[in-house]
Amino acid sequence: MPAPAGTKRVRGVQIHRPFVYGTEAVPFDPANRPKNAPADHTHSWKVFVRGINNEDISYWLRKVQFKLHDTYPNSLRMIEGPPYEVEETGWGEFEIAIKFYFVPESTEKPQSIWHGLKLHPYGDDIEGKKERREMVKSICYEEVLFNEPVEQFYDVLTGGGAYARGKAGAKMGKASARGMPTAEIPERISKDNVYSREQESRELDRLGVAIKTVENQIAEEKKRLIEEETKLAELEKTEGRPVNKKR
Ligand code: SLL
Repeated sequence: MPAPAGTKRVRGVQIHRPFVYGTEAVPFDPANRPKNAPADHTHSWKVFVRGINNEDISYWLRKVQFKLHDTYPNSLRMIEGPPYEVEETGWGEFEIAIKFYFVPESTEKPQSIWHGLKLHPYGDDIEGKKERREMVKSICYEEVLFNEPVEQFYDVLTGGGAYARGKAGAKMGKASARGMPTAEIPERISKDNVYSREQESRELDRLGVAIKTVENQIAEEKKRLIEEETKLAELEKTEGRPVNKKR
């Protein structure tokens, strides 16, 4: 029996889509506090989900729910369309649950990730960053993987119309009007976006160096172990084996 419309999956196919998510926070300027902020609040912050290089991801992402700390009024914030973000003020750091709702054609269940809101500088030069009241960013790259998407969602993701119309190479669907949907990330790092092939290859170089270092350390340790074992064997020859006393 054929599967009901909209539930037939494209077998053996996985499609991924990259995105970034995270938080940005700045301490209040004491001379210019936001007017409506409660007296104990110290920072303005924002949590967001967006496409790489601000690419439109609304063709696969329908809406996003941000679950804030219970101390916030209406702590469940549903954002129905881009930009998927919540701006707030507060005094404390906490874990934000970010729930992704995919477009209805996908028939996919919502998925959640968690992200720690960072208000306070971390890494190098913490004192300097505090003094300059620098923005504290905590941003991650991630990819959502659609495993064997249903045919109509496959069309949405790829901008084709092959499955919906039952023939390959047919005219482009609606999505193509907005530019061909893609999982490609930019070639080069730019002022507003680091997530690129260039960044990826730098990261791979760093990993390569780290792997070499670890391999060298392992080789050193093995050499040392062999030396120690040789010494022990010699000692056993001259002094005899140590007696293991049971306690
Ligand atoms: C904790 N990390 O684990 C803390 C909680 C709460 C954050 C941080 C203000 C909410 C409001 C706010 O910053 N909450 O009163 O509007 O206990």
